[in-house]
Amino acid sequence: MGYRVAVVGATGNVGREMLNILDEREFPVDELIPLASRRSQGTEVSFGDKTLKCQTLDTFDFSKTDICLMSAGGDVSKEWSPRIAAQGAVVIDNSSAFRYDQDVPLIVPEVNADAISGYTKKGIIANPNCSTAQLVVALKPLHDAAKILRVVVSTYQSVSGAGKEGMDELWNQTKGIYVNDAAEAKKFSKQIAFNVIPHIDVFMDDGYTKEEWKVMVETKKILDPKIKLTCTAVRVPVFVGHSEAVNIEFERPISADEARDILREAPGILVVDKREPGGYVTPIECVGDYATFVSRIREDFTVENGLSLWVVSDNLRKGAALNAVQIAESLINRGFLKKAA
Ligand code: 11C
Repeated sequence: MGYRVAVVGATGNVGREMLNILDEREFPVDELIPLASRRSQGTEVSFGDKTLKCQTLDTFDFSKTDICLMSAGGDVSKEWSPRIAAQGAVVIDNSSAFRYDQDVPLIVPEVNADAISGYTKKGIIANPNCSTAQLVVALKPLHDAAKILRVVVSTYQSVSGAGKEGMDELWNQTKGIYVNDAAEAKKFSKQIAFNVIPHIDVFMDDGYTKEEWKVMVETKKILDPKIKLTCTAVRVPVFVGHSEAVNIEFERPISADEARDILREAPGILVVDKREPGGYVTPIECVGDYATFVSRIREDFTVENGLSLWVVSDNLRKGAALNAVQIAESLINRGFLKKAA
């Protein structure tokens, strides 16, 4: 016997990946219930070799559901995650609605799986922003080895982070340029095809964007509040896969060779780091993979105890759906979930 698992937002980019990953990892599912808005009621989604019809979130009774994976945006989460948790399901929430709530654990299993036990306060566990997830997977083993003092990260984020509309906009603008039929910028504030945009999410009073703020605040909550971190988040014309150029200052010296050896042994990481043309990973190569890839590991001689890295991962997988499923697996492995009777 397995678990009754609901996926809210099952028709979205991340929701579909949640279904794929639950199936690929043979998560013990007795019944899978895809849920969506009234507009998408009846929409078919694939779960392994089955085709399932989406039911409506507003009318679904969660009292017999063990786990609910939420990926329908912050507003839906704010309203529904507490209600679903109150009906008895453990909610794993992919939105930012509860990430900064001190009574809700924010979990990346390779980094802070022990904090999962805190879910009992509200029945909700938060999944981090995609750019944070891959960053902390790479930082954690290095922090354990040489204590990170400061990080400067620049992100190169794919349009799938902005949902299907973001992907459609890149596709239509790219095609449009070849046939001289310019597609308007709607989802992004400037043309994204053949361009890069240093702006993701809303601007905050201090000049950072909300995306940059999320990376800074979430890294502290997951890894270590003492780490100083600054971020510049940039949207690039890539469909799937976020990349990050990461510069780190440590408390003690750490060579590129030592860092490479540590990262090779670390969970969730694949080191691809040959100092030759093509000896590194680009976003196109990480699509569909579970790993966080680390390349271009080198010492930064301009600061004391500095290292630079290039970190790439599938933002829909480790950045969202995979991490959520790994949280569910950790709940089971730690004995927090009883199997359905
Ligand atoms: C992006 N990182 O690439 C965002 C998407 O807080 O979960 C995920 C937003 C979030 O646009």
